[in-house]
Amino acid sequence: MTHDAAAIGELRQAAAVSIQAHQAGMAATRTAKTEAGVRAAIEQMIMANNMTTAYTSIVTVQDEVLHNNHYHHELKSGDLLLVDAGAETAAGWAADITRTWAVSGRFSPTQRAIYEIVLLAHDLCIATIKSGIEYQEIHLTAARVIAEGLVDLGILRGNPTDLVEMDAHALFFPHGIGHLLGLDVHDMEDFGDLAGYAEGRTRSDRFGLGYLRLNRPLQAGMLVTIEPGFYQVPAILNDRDRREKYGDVLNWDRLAEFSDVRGIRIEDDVLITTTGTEVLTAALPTKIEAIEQLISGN
Ligand SMILES: [Mn+2]
Repeated sequence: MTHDAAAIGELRQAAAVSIQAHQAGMAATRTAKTEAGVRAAIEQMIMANNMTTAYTSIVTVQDEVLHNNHYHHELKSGDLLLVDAGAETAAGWAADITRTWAVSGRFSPTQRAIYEIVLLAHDLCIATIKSGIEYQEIHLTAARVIAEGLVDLGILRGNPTDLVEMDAHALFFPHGIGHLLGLDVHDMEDFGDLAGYAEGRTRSDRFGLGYLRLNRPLQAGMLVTIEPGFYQVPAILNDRDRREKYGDVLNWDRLAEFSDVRGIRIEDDVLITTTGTEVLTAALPTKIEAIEQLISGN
C-alpha cells in the first residue's frame, strides 16, 4: 500500500523515462502519418532506456474510446491525440501518464475551453491531496470542477452540486479519478477491490461513483494517479434512459458546438509524503502553451 525508499527510487526512474517518451511522441506528431507512428516514437524511447511498456499504450484520435488499442487512424489537423503511455523498470515498477494534444500543434477554441476545465480539475485535485484525505473526496472535487466548467460553457444547466449529486458529471467523466500505482499499473487490482477499498467498503452503484478504483484515506508513501477527463461517448450520450433522465440539464445544441472535442484526459502520478505531495511526472507540461510549443518545436 505504501512504498519504501527503494521502490520510490524505481518509480522515479519509470516516471522520468515516461516523460521522455511522451516528449518523443509530441515531437513525432509533426511528421507521423498515423497514430502508429507516434506510438513507435514513444515506445522506442522506453525500449532505448532498457524498460518495457507498463501497459498497452493508448495513442488515439478516437479519444472517447477509453482503452483504445488501435493505431491505424491517420492524423489530421483538427484532431486531438490522446496518449496514455508509461514505462516499467526492469524490476517491474510502473509509471502512468496521459496527455492530450492537438495534432496541428494548435488547440481550437472549443478544444481549449474543455482542456482548461480538465486541467483545472487536475490541478485542484493535486492541490487538495494530503495524507488523511479520502480519495473519494478527490474524485468528487474533480466531478464538481467539471460540472461547474460545463455549466459555465452552457453545456450543463443547473447548480453544480446538484448536478454532481445526480451524476450528470459522469455523462462526460465516466471513470474514477485514478488508482494506486506500483508494481502494477492498476496496482493490486488482481485482488479485486481488496487493496483499493478500505475494509467494509464496497463499490457504489451510482453512475458517478461506481467506477472509482480506490476508496480509502490516503497516507504517506502511497502513489496514486490523478486523471480527470472529458469524453463524448456515443453509447453514454445516446442512451435512451439517460437522455430522458438528463434531458433538462443537458443543452444538446450547445454540446454540438464542441464536436471537435471527442475526449481529453490529463494524468499524473502523485506521491503522498509526510509533508504534502510530490508529483513524480510534473516535469512533463500540462499547460496548453507549453504543450503547443513541444508539438510545434518552436
Ligand atoms: Mn491511469
